[in-house]
Amino acid sequence: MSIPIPQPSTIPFIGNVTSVEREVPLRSFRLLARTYGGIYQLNMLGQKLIFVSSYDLVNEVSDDTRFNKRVAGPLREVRNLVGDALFTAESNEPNWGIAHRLLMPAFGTLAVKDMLEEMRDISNQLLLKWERPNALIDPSDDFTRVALDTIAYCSMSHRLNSFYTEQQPEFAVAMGDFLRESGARFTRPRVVQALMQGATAKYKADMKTMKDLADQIVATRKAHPTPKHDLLDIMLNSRDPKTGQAMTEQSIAENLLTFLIAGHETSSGMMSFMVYFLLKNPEKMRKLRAEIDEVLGDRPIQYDDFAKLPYLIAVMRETLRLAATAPIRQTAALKDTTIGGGKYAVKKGAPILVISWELHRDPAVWGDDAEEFRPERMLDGKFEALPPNAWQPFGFGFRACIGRAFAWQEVCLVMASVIQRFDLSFADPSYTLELKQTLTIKPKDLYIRASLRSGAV
Ligand code: MNH
Repeated sequence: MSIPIPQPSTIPFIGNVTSVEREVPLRSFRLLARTYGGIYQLNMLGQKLIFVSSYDLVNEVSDDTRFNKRVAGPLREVRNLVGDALFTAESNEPNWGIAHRLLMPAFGTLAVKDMLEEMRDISNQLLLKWERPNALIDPSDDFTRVALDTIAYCSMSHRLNSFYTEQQPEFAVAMGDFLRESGARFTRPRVVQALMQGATAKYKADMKTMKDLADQIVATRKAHPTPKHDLLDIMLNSRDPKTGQAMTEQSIAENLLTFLIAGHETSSGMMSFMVYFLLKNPEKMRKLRAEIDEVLGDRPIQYDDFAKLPYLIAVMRETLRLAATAPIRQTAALKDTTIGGGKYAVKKGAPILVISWELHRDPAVWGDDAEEFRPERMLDGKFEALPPNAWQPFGFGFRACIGRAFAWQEVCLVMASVIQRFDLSFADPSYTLELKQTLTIKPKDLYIRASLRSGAV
């Protein structure tokens, strides 16, 4: 016999809406997990949402044979722009399969290795900017420029040149506004949304700005093929090994936009949190700096160096444990079932939200010091020895992140170069972490200063 899933008391018509704050919903979801346990449910405007966050339950729903990604909430809205491209497709949509099979090898470690010099081109622009003496730096803003320019340059050989303007370029602003609005739209009741014609007009204009650029890049490349073997070239000229089909031009444009959307805030948020954790834990920063100095001295980092920087890798893993920048994923059962050893009934298709910020702090896996930033727990085979699905900042299964190797190499390159070259400090030494939530999570109002180390490259 199953028992009811714990739920805070509800208010007629609106259910549990008042249990969730608007500014940083993740904070409420975490607080509720601490109050109600590893599973609870909320009734949000008539829809029942199940939240799971303990290791045991997350591990159980991380099973492709029983549960599958659910495209809902903000992701549903992002579909307005990118349709059935990789990130926003249902798993059974044919275009997902075609793009997945075509692009998996193109995003593999070997393929990404060839992108190193293009990544360095962009990363150097950040280093030059930070050399300006004693400038007040907004790391989230500058890392966003790096991440966005890097994907645009590596995937379609297009330069967004975000570092050449004081404000972000038009395309980047349109994308930021579009994502913010996509996040807001799904929380609005339909009648309210219908009344917001100004917001809708702006939303459509932003979509047009982005679509036009993507369409234009695809059309130009088709008219003028280049010998360059970038992701755009692969999408235009390869065939799906299973069906022999080519991707349509529309699907190519939508996937290009998807790389930009899925790959910029996540990576930039990760680098911002990494700076935050290292500044908060100076002895870890010293340890990382010592490793980088020993391996690199004052020469630029090369591909072979990544394997010689285990502490850097551990810092990156630990950063994504404590601050998974894509903090929630949705899944749903393929048929009516129970979880928790028969305890809780779960209906087919019912929304299940996996809260990785809690999963990544479950003392059953991480121990009593789970709240501490301690990269050592990811070193010397300990990461490889973790129980399955205990660390999942890149999602799960066949719908997991396709850009993982890309992001990993980019963050290694940028962060090793930054720490090799600069002494960093909080602009406000008393800074305490607050979160900013859009589709992803970032540190709020974090400002730093960077000074060039003497004798640096
Ligand atoms: Mn990425 C899916 C996290 C970088 C492109 N990504 C996901 C998912 C998570 C995720 C979590 C699963 C979402 C879900 O279940 O609904 N991604 C990250 C993080 C980083 C990241 C934490 C950086 C750090 N992602 C990138 C980069 C790119 C990218 C860089 C592209 C260049 N991600 C994707 C795509 C998907 C995805 C595309 C969807 C894959 C699919 O469903 O087939």
